[in-house]
Amino acid sequence: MTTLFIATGNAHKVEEIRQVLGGSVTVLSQRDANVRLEVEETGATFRENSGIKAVTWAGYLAVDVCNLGADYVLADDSGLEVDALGGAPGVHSARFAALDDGRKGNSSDAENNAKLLRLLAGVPAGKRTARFRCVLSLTPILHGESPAAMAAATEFFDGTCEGRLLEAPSGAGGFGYDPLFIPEGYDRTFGELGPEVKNRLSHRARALVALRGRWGR
Ligand code: ITT
Repeated sequence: MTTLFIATGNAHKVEEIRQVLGGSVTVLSQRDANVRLEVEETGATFRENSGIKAVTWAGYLAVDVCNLGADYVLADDSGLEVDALGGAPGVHSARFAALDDGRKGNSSDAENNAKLLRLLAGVPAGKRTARFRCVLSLTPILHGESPAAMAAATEFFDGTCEGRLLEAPSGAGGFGYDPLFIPEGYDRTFGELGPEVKNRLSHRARALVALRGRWGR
């Protein structure tokens, strides 16, 4: 069976990826590798940052120090685009609040949600449209090959989920902006709808279905 190494420090992403892929592949995470790489996300797009994460990890795993036996690295770069904010926070979704004071690293979900609500204060319900985007990168771990060769062999899978933003958080499920985001066709947030519904509709679920299609599953 194909083995994927999920190159993320976000445990919620790992959980969702495991749930959507089910038993169709073997999934390993940073926990199994027992190592952390701090990858700088210097790209301007989800696709660039997703590729940077996957290729950096593939370069590391290709020298076989971990002996994990993974065939591919799978990376996820994702975020929220808010129409009333010209597409922000976008690629800065994880560190949205920290941008204000130049802090390094991600901000807490509570800080990011509070900043988003502050910026959207007074924006009427009909104009609070937004979407989650996810770009998955699948990079083969090619032992003895250069990172450039692995970058050239990388494949990308996209998913989008349209919706709108509430004026106050609701629900404790999911992570990130989930307590504020109501997916199109529903009247409750991802924080309220629970993993079964989220993992059918979300940007990540849609990108994972495209990825599964690659193996005809
Ligand atoms: P890795 O880079 O290690 O994968 P990260 O959390 O820093 O973990 P990103 O750079 O891709 O990941 O930032 C994604 C941010 O976008 C995430 O921290 C949330 O704030 C938001 N986000 C992405 N997917 C989401 C989802 O399904 N529900 C809620 N918020 C989400």
